[in-house]
Amino acid sequence: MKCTERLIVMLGAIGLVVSPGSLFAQEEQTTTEKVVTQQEEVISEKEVVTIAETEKPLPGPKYFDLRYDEDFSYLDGEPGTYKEDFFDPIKNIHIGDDWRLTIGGEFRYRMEAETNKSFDARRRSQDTFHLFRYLLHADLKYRNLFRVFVQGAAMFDEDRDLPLRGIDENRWDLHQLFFDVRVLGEELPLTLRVGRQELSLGKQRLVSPFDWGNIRRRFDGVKLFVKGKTWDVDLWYLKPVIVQRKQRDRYDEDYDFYGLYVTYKGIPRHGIDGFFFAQDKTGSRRNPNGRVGDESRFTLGARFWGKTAGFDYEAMLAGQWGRWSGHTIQAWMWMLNGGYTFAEVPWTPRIGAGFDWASGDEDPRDGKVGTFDQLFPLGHAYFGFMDLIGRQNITAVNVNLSAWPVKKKVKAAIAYHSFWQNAEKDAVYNAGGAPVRRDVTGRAGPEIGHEVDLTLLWKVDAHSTVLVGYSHFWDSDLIINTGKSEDPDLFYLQYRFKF
Ligand SMILES: [Ca+2]
Ligand SMILES: [Ca+2]
Repeated sequence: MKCTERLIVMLGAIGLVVSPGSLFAQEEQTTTEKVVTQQEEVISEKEVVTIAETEKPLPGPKYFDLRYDEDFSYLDGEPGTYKEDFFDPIKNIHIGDDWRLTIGGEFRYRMEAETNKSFDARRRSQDTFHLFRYLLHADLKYRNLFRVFVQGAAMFDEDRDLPLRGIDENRWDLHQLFFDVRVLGEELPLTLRVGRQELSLGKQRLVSPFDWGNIRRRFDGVKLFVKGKTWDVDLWYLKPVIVQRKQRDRYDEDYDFYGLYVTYKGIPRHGIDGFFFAQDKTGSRRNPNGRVGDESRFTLGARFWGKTAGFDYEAMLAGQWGRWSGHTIQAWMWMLNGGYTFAEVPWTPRIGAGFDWASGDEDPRDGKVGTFDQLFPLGHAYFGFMDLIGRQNITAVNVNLSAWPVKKKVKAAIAYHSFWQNAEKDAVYNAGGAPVRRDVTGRAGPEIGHEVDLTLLWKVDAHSTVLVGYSHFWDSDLIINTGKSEDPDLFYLQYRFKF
């Protein structure tokens, strides 16, 4: 299908999706599950929600992972009805009666010291480098009817000895620029967004702005969405943006990504997501059977989450089908995780466990593609902080413990991960989805290794956070039998300031 035809199909589908009047009966709300996910807080999101539910402090500056979801309209209130902040003068600036302008930004610095990140397969096994990120945005709104959001970015890497990764550097560039219009009038929260934009779905397992990377991920295209009290609906046709370190970034002409994501929030403390994604990729991409050609892949899935009396749980299941250079795609994934928070115990510890499974390709010589495609994930949050493992051809188990030695201020966490390959003739894939090791005989394996992650997060104030972490990976048979196999280490120190 051509782009225009696809748009027509999608707009037709919108008519079906948004027709129930109940979608519009609810007021917009911004504290949905998905907007609270700051990178450092993906694992502590539930605590954030709990705090919000039990106390009702005065509104004050609150920064989200998606900066375009922030709301400073509380500054319209009388002094004393909100927490004052140094940056208030550049937030919610009145321009005439109907226009509001908000300026914001971020500075982030991270030092990473990695050892044997490629199991000593590269000549230099130790590398310590410094990542700098600058973001600045302006958000101009005309009542609730129209809006333009523009964000500039610069990302630098200093002292990297190994080759730069694609996620490290982007000299000054346009990070986001989009226009929002409430197509049915400002009272109805049905919004059309056109332009360059970040996209974050669910808990970012399959579609994420990928905050851990120095360069955040974004797309060019259109999205139509509703944010209600009971329902969130996102419908989009986008193309991923390719980062060019020294030149203007552009969208990938050979990659179409469109789909639908629906969240039902009508049950207090529980939620259900349903989603459909389509990826159309043209060009020279090699499938796991070694054949090069176009790929057309569809993903259908659901997610369930919630919490009750100290317990929290999450489950997700997705299947994929389609064609890749003439071969049939059949792949799937599922995950489960849960935990218990001891609210009455000092430091309010939470103990948790998780299981992740994603299919691999059983036979490199048949006409089937069995490797799950992890799409645009935040693998970092789920497969260990070393980013050695992605959601493809994997069985992963983790146990974790977190606690707040200083309430709402300092969080300490420890996680232990174990990884196995599913299809032994398929590759081990890293967090970026790239094959890292492969034994086509299938005899090297299936145990990949084990990882421990230690982190300490200090929320200094509303603007600043400090994150310190150390991770170690123990290689197992599959790594040992397929090449160099020194155990990797990672230490990092991150400071972030948002305003
Ligand atoms: Ca660029
Ligand atoms: Ca195959």
